[in-house]
Amino acid sequence: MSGSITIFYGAVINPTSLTAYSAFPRSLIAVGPTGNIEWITEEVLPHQLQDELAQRGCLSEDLVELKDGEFLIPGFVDTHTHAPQVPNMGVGQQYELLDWLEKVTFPTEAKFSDLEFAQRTYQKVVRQFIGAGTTTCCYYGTLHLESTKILADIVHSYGQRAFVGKCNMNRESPHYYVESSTSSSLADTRALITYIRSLPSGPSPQAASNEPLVQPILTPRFAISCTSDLLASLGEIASSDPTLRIQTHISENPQEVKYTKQLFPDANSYADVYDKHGLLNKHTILAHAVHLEVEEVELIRKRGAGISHCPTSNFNLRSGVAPVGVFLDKGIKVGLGTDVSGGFSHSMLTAIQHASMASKVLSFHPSSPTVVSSSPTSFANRHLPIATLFYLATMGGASVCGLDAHIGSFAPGKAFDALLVTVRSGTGAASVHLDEEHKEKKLDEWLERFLFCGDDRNIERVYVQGRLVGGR
Ligand code: XAN
Repeated sequence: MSGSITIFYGAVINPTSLTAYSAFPRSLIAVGPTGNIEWITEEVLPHQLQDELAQRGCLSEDLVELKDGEFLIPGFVDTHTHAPQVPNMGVGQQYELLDWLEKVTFPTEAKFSDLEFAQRTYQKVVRQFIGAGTTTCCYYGTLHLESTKILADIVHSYGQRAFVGKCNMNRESPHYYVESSTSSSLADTRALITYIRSLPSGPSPQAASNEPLVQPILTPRFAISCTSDLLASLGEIASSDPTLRIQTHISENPQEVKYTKQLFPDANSYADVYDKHGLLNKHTILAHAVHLEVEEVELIRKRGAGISHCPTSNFNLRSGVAPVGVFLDKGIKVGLGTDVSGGFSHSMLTAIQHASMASKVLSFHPSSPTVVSSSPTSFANRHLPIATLFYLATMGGASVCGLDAHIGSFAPGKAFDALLVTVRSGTGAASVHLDEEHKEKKLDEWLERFLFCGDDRNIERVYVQGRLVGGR
């Protein structure tokens, strides 16, 4: 390879809208030295290939040819997960949210005061997420500054695109796992922002976005765990720093909603708590949104905040089913989140599968109070088609993160954040039988089988900003 450009030739599946994707069996995608896509030719027959390369001034050594049964898709964007909860993934499904936090989650997170433990654990965690095809990840750390710096260092060293935040929690938390004051919570938050922004830009200059791969994110854990003065100060940081993203939880569980209203009696709703404290804007990522009131949905829409739909966790902790179709009908940005370890899998494939099941549950028993449009294009209370699920896991997540101009789909000028997927034989339940009958490539079937039966074995290579960061 000349080192200046890499050209992928083969099947490419690309989300184009909430209801459609393109699928071309013989595309060319050229990735330049900065890791951005320089050009795409959607369909080039084998006998046209050499001429096409010559016209573009490219060498055949620059070519990476995909095999039959392999295809490229944009990498997954996980809009909500907790890195320090990976050690208790799969444990505690008997609890609902508040008990689960107390009995399972806070004790695990507290262990991250031990920096050696953090180093060891986060190495594995980040490798796991990358191996599952997550090219962009919104990570919650713990409340600890130093171990969250370690998380950011590891993400940075692996070359994943990510937002990394330390939890703010200065009340309503166990004595062994709580910040000692508002001022220390804020000082640590500022220190983490400064630290992450000082990480070197690394081997891939970020030409696609002028945004570094690893970015800090404000992380008030949820309204319950933050005093009003802490939330207000975080709101001030947000308003003075217009690119800084914010992540938090909202309306996940009925007891949590009730308790939030008790703690903030002046707010009109859960969403209004964040709004009143300057934390609800186009950079806010709200996880769960299962039990929102009609007015809150409207407020979230008006502020341009995004929602991270976490169906695995919502089922697992018996939180409920988020009315994602309603959000989509209203034009609210929606992405998917694994929400480890409320969710018991770090794989976005599981989130996709459960988002499908959640939408099917709603289609059996329409339950949303904000429903129902009779329009045939409405998503509310209908099962989400493959194109929509694929979009949510890629472009939808990119929009929620404010990165949709740079990642989430393949287009000239965007970063090459991509997965080389295989459904060739020997790659687990998603593998297809490739024979004469399959000569006419059945890309729709390959995609669907991968999304519904796939796992890490199907993810051959993971690219972020054009750089190979993981794979089988
Ligand atoms: N609310 C939460 N919900 C969740 O699913 N996981 C958490 O860690 C958490 N903290 C507050």
